[in-house]
This record gives sequence, C-alpha cells and structure tokens, in this order.
Amino acid sequence: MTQAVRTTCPYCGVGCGVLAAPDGTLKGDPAHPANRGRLCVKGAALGETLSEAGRLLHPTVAGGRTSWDAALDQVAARFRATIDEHGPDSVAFYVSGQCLTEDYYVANKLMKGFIGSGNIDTNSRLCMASSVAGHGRAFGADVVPGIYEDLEEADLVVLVGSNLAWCHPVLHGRLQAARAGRGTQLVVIDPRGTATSAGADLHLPLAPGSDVALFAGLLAHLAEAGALEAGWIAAHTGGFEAALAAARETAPSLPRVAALTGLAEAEIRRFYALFAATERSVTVYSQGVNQSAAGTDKVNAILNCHLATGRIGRPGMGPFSVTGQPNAMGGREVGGLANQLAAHMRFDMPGAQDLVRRFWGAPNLATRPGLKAVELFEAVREGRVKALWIMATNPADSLPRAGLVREALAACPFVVVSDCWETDTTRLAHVVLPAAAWGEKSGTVTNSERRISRQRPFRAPPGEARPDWWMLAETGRRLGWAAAFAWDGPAAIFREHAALSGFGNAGSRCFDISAMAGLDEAGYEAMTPFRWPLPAGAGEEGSRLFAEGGFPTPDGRARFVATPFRGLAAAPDAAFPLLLNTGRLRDQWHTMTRTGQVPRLAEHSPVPAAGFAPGDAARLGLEPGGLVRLASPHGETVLRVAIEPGQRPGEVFVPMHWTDDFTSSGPVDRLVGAATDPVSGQPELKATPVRAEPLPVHWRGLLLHRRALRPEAPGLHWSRVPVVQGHVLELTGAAPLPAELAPLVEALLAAPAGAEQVHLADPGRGIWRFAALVEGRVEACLFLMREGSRASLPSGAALAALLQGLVAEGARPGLLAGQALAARPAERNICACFGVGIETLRACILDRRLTTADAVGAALGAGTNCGSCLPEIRALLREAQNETEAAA
Ligand SMILES: Nc1nc2c(c(=O)[nH]1)N[C@H]1C(S)=C(S)[C@@H](COP(=O)(O)OP(=O)(O)OC[C@H]3O[C@@H](n4cnc5c(=O)[nH]c(N)nc54)[C@H](O)[C@@H]3O)O[C@H]1N2
Ligand SMILES: Nc1nc2c(c(=O)[nH]1)N[C@H]1C(S)=C(S)[C@@H](COP(=O)(O)OP(=O)(O)OC[C@H]3O[C@@H](n4cnc5c(=O)[nH]c(N)nc54)[C@H](O)[C@@H]3O)O[C@H]1N2
Ligand code: SF4
Ligand SMILES: [Mo]
Repeated sequence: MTQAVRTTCPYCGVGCGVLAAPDGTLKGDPAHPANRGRLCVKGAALGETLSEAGRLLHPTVAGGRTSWDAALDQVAARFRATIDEHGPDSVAFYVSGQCLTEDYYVANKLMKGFIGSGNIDTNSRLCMASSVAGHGRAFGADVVPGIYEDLEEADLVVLVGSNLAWCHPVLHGRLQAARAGRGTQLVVIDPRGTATSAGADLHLPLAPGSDVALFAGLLAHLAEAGALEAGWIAAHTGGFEAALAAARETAPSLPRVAALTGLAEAEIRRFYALFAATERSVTVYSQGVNQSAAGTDKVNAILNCHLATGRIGRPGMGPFSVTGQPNAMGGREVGGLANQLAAHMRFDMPGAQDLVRRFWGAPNLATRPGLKAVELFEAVREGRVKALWIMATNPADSLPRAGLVREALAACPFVVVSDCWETDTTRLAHVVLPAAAWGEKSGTVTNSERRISRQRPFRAPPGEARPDWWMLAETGRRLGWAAAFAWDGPAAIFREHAALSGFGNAGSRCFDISAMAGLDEAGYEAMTPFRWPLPAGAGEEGSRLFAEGGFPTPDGRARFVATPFRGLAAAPDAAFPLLLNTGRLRDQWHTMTRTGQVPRLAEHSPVPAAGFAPGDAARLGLEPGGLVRLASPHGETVLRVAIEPGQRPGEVFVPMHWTDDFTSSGPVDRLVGAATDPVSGQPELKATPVRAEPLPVHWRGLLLHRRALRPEAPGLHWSRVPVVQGHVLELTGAAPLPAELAPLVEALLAAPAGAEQVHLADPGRGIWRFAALVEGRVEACLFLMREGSRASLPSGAALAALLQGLVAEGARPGLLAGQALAARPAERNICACFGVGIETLRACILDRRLTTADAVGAALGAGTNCGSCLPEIRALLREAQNETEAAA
C-alpha cells in the first residue's frame, strides 16, 4: 500500500469516511460528505481493533479444524439433505445490517431465488423494521426522504427515542455546530435523561411507549392551530380525515395527552406551539420509536405530522429515521428482510415476483414472505427450522429472551455461524466459518441518508478468513447453481444488484441505481460516495425526495395512517413493578467483539450497571456500587447498581452490550421480553417488566490476568476490561469470604503450574494480595478486600502496569505493596482520547471559571480530538454554572 485507502467506518449508520494511511494510521476522510474528516471515539479507535489476537483463523466442524472445501461441502450437503427431506422452509439464514451490500445480495439471492424460501431475516428486524414498515405504509416504499444537511438547515430538530450524542456522534456534532450558528431549537423526547437531552432546549421525559399519544395530540393541535398545509394534503396525500379522527379520539384534549404521556401540560403545549410555528422542522427518530410493540404506529404518527404540514423533502424539513448499523440501508435495498423480495420489491407487488424470477433465472423463487427474526428462532426451537446459517450477528446475546434463543440453537440439528471472533453464538454452532473483517474486505454500504460508499481493504485477512459473499457463492455453486453464483468478486455482484434495481423499473421504484450497472472493475475501485436514486442516465446524485409528492404508490399519493393508541405489550404489575429499558453506551458497539478489545474504550463505562432513579434506589435499598438482582418473567441476572438522576422513576436502564465473555451478568437480553409489533415484527426491547432487589456485598476484589478468564465461585459477580497485555476483572462478592481463602484464591488466580507465588495478607484490615509470576513476569495478581475495610483497592491502571517488564527477584516481596497500589483514584474517564476524568474536568472548570467547551479543550485537551465527549463536557459546564448561580 503506497497511497492512503479510502474506506467507511464499520460502526454506525452515519457512515463516516475513513482514510487508512500506508503507515497504518487511520483518520477521518476530509473528502467524505458524511463526516468531512471527523470521527467519533469508536471510529478513532478502529486502529486498536485490528489485532489478530482472538480472530477465527480456520473453518471448524464440530470444533475440529478443517479445510474450506470440507466445511463448505458439509454446509451444502446438510442444507441439501434438509431441503430434500423437509422442504425449503425447513432451512433459514439469519444475517445482519453489518454485512456489506454484496454479501447481503448473495445471501438473499441464494435463499429467496434458488433455495426457494422466504426464510432469510436479519438483525435489522430488531433495529429498523418498524421504520421500514412505517415508510411502506405512508410512502409506498421504504424511503428516507431527507439528507444530513436538513439537520443543519432546520430551525427545529425533534429527536424521538434517539440518543444521538452517543449513537450518531458525528451527525450530532454537525447538528451542534449548526445550532451554534443559527440557534436551532432542539427538543428531545425520551423517558430518560441522556447526554443528548442534557443539551436540549426542551426535554420531554414521556412515559415509555406513549409516543403515539404525543404525536396524535400534535396532529390534532396542528389542525386546531391552523397549521395544516391543506393544498399539499389535497394534492399529494390520501386518508387525512380518518387519521385526524383517530388522532382526536386518542388525544381529545391536552389533559388527556398529559395523562397518557405523564408529561406536564405546559411542556406539551410548548412543544406543540414550537412545532406548529416552525416550518423548518426535522423529526429524527430511532430505537425509542422502532423497538416497540407499537413501533410502526409510532413511525406513522410522526410521518402524519410531517405530511399534514407538507414538511417533507424541502431544505431543513422532514421525518428522518437514522439507521443504526453501517449497512442497515443496504440490507433493505437488497431485500434482506423476510417480508421483502429484492431491490425494494415486496412479494405482494403486482408483477414483482415475475420480474425477479426472470432477472435471476430462478424458477424456484420464493412466493411468500418467510419467518421474521423472533418467529424464526421460535421455529428453530420447535424443530420446524432444522438448518440455520447465522452471519455477522450474535443472536445468543442480542435477541430478546436470549435464554430461549440459546436453547433453540442447542437443539437445532445444524447451525452454521460465520464471524470474525468467537462469540456466545459461535460456541453453539456445528460449523464455524472464519470471516474476513473490516479493513480486509471489499464492498459497499449505504448510510442513513441513502449514500452508498465503498469499504476497501487495506490489509490481508489473517489465517484462512474469507469474505462472506464468497462463502455464500461457494455454497450456491455446491448446491448446483454454478451459473447464478459465478461472480469473480464484489464488483460483479454490485453490477448485478444495480442492474436489478433498474430492471422493469421505469420510475415505479425509488430505489434505482442502474446508472452503476455498467461499472467496470476500475470504476468500482474509483467509486466515490453517491446518494440514490441514481437511475441510468441521471446527471447527478439523488437528493431530497417527495417535496412535490410523487410517492411510489399506485396513485402517487402518500397515505396518512390512523394510529389508535395502545399501551405497552406488558405493563408493570405487583410481581414485576419496574420497567427495564435497554440501549447503548457511548464507547461500546453492540456485543463488544471489537470495541471490547480496546482499553481506552472501556474507561468510560467499565462495569455493566443497572441505572435507577434516586428515589427508586432509596425505596428499594439499593446503594451505588452495590449489587442488584434483576428478574423478569424470562430470566434473571445480577448487576452493579448505578444511581442516575436522569432516570425516569419506575424505570431501570441496562446497556445492551455485555455478554458472557465480559461479565457474569451475561447479556441483558436474557431478561428482555419478545412481544412484537403486529405490522413490523420488531420486538419491544425497551420495556420489559422486572423486579429488583438488593444483594449484600461482602467483599470486593480486583483480578489482573494475562488471559481472559471467566471465573466461577459462589456469590461471585465479575466484569472484565482489557488492559495492555492482559485483562482486569472487577470482583464483587455477594457471599461472605470463606474462612479458608486458599480454594477461592486458587480458582481466581488460575496460576499456571509451577508459577512462583507472592502474597501479602493483612486480615486485621481485611485486605489480601496475591501474585503469580512465571520467569519473573507477572502472570496474575489478585486483591481481595472485606467490605467495610478501611483499606482500598488500587486502580485497574496501576494494577495493569504490573504486566509490563520483569520483576527483579529482590523486588518480588514488595511487589504488592507499592505506593501506586495503595489507593484508588475514583475517577471515571470522560475523554477517552486524552484520558481526562470527570473530577479533573469538574475541578478545572470551577478553579479556572471556564464557561465554554473550547476553553476546557485549551486547558486539558479534552474534547479536542474526536469530540465524542463534548456533550458531557457541556453538561459539566452547565452543572458548574448552575452551582455558581445557586451560590451567588
Ligand atoms: N455507541 C454506540 N453507537 C451506536 C450503536 C452502539 O452499539 N454503540 N449501535 C448502532 C445501532 S445498530 C443503532 S440501532 C443505533 C441506536 O441508536 P439510539 O436509538 O439512539 O440508541 P438506544 O440507546 O438504543 O435508544 C435510544 C433511546 O430510546 C429511549 N427510549 C426508550 N423507550 C422509549 C419510548 O417509549 N419512547 C421514546 N421516545 N424513547 C424511548 C431510551 O431511553 C434511549 O435513550 O445506534 C447506533 N450507534
Ligand atoms: N435489549 C436489547 N437488545 C437489542 C437492542 C437493544 O437496544 N436492546 N438493539 C438491537 C439492535 S438495534 C441491533 S442492530 C442488534 C445488534 O446485535 P448483533 O448484530 O448481535 O451485535 P453485534 O455485536 O454487532 O454482532 C455482529 C457480529 O458480527 C461479527 N462481525 C463483524 N464483522 C463481520 C463480518 O464482516 N462478517 C461476519 N460474518 N461477521 C462479522 C462480529 O464479530 C459480531 O459477532 O441488537 C439488538 N438487540
Ligand atoms: S459517527 Fe462514529 S461510529 Fe458512526 S460512522 Fe462516524 S466514526 Fe463511525
Ligand atoms: Mo441497530
């Protein structure tokens, strides 16, 4: 590599361009229109995820290493035998918004076109399915009408169920920069106070699941306030009267909206007035909307308000579903959801099946939708699906009722998993296929604003890892369809996908990139990011859509959808009185296979915790840093307690990220219920009734180890973070320390045979320290401390330093007694780039009377690199200002 390679970040749907330089450094691509050179903290740390340690290197069958030929022969033979005996619907693929479009296209073609079943679904079912369904109902197709500039050109941005500051940080940064210039009003609608709501002009902490009522009330208000765009409604839409009538039934009055949403009338009135008065309004929505048993209605309730005001497709106006995964959109474009066919065609569109059948030369084409994710795993558990291929997703941790999902996988006669790392899902597979990862594979992704960008390789895959499209195409050939799966690389697949998008289209489908159908290898190599639609002959890339109507419905009109209000799928009751809300943290990505390897990304939130409102914690007897047992009808777990002032009373928030690899708590999805939206099939992941009870803490400990241990002991709770050359586990004991410590110490220290052991005990003060060395190198180190002891544990960082270098023989007795190991600075890191903690920030702001984030940056460096911590720094500035004002 002699020149920098232009590629795209593999995390969120903002789709930032990344430049990989020949010297191995990565930075934001100034030429990419999504980020113009910026990266958030996860993107900035991508270089630290490229280690080959822990990668899957070779195909395995039943745990034993084998060749690609043998593994793929086995996959094809088992799928063939199952299909022959039980029919095509007895097999399934479960894929992912993290597949590249080319991978996705091949998977969809193989299942729907040639195996002949609709049984391919994707983790987008957990992510965007309600938006897809809502767009389909209103617009006739799954189209996001806006572009990123709209967030910068709006006078009002409403964020519904979106923690944009943490989940789409670069887009949030663009919005904040625009706000500084034009004073954009920001309204955040989220039950929980977040880093996003902290910077808003108005935060509406509505009752979980009540969005439909709030937006029904808004539609009714717009009608009353004379804010409707009657001419536009008449020219470009249908169904308005029925939708308004339903809205008025749900929300006949402000007090009624207040009762349903739990909000104060004054704050609702303020929001409604702002929306009615501001033409340039953008409503951004995400998982607080989608992941709901009323998700599709939530989407349509929002779309109704934009259609009623004609605020769509014009600068600074429109509804905007921000996508989660890097290629959530690409998956929807190829038709990767079980109820889609291909290229934005659905099974029920007249002529669509015939068209796809002819284009693919696929006499076997599936003729009806397949099973949606939750149903699919139900079918696996019941034995109706007998062979399953999972690709680029980790359902053993990320699907609701994860315990049942694991049972399903364990019971399934044949499970294939392709991944880059070992996961809780690969452990349940018969065949594990090592996939090439980001930086090693080539293809395209589509971001939230319909922009297609290249991912380009800049390093060779380790071992025998291969790209996903290749494994699928090889399987297709082995199943007897050589000609249909004969591509020589991703460019050929992309050309075919582009051609299908234009096939028999003639303007009937928005998704059309047929201008790219003739792209040769050099053209694919040189492709610059472009936005669809881009039909053959188009002069320029696609931009905003639908300002002048022209919806892809039979009559060209958009549809208002009546959205009667219904509550949560399962409401809290006496047995399970709290609601479990789940979601994301700033510095982790999903099930942590990549971000979980990076020490500095662990520092922001090192321990999985359940966040309670202060009043609830007090009532339940929960102490910060203590342990809580959370139980739902589906499962239970033990977590650390965090008190979060922004938490809505009656709710507890648990991040979705942790897995069995990182904590004894395991994935929170073991507790989460699987009630689904009747239209989209998307599960309600943000509202499961649970019960919480405190557990006693008898002792605490820290374990440093070169290996990623998963220790077991009675009452032991642990969580692991990576450090340079090893791991640190935080230990909390819910059972008393045994009188005889040795067995516990032996189990935790897991010292290699023959290791030299050093220990330092002070039972009087209730603290014990142990180390194991091999040839002068620290192998493991353990600190145990009785709860209530006046001693303290060292910081993980101080402990981690022991892994560096050799310990001279004479120094070994004193190894565990050093000054650095004596005390633990209780600081949480806010700026991951420069390692600046919260107390340092607070002190500096107060001492130097700083009032702007720029001034903090100048003083401490914090916030001057990726900017992911700026929302938190601004919140600290506001906190300091409030304190100063209160004191004055
Ligand atoms: N750091 C980071 N960024 C990510 C990801 C990641 O793993 N880590 N994942 C990416 C992916 S795939 C996705 S899908 C996106 C998700 O991005 P977001 O949707 O922004 O993230 P979440 O934290 O899942 O949920 C957003 C908010 O919905 C709120 N909420 C819960 N119930 C309700 C409700 O009934 N109504 C309303 N209005 N709000 C509610 C929650 O309190 C939460 O703050 O993030 C993407 N970006
Ligand atoms: N309770 C709760 N559950 C949730 C959510 C929530 O908010 N709350 N959010 C849901 C949402 S929106 C999402 S998107 C899902 C995400 O859930 P998952 O998709 O299960 O999460 P990831 O950890 O991103 O899994 C991706 C897997 O693909 C692997 N991988 C990475 N690159 C490649 C590649 O190129 N090829 C292959 N074959 N493998 C690769 C990674 O190592 C990882 O194991 O979780 C859902 N589950
Ligand atoms: S905002 Fe961050 S995670 Fe999302 S694409 Fe950009 S750099 Fe990647
Ligand atoms: Mo997602």
